[in-house]
Amino acid sequence: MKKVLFALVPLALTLTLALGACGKPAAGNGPGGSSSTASGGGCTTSQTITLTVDNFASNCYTVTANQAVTFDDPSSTGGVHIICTGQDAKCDAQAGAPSDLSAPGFQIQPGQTHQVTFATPGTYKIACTVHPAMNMTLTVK
Ligand SMILES: [Cu+2]
Repeated sequence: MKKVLFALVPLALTLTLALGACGKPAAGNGPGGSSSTASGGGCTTSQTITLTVDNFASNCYTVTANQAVTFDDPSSTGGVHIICTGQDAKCDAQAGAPSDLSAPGFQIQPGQTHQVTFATPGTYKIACTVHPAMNMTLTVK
């Protein structure tokens, strides 16, 4: 019995750490987050979408139609991402979305930026096929 417990403890710790790492970025978007957070809904209003090592800096962005939106993957804190419209690491076509965001999406490395322009106002789900927990809602106004 003791042997079984000893075997399970590291597994439980690993799971806790993994879940904690995934949950933190999304949970950290509450009060006191980005200085550019607009009032109402807690969405970040910015034409620049910053990527962290395994997530979006905010899980909700509001951008303006027909203006370039920059996906920024900082060299110091970014990661390798493949961004597309979709959810939970699966690309789904969304009407009105720029073609760059169609499957299989565009790849971005730390230190790179990638610009897309949304011509059609609406709400888009943006995902990363590398990171299943990396989901973001983009509202184009
Ligand atoms: Cu990613």
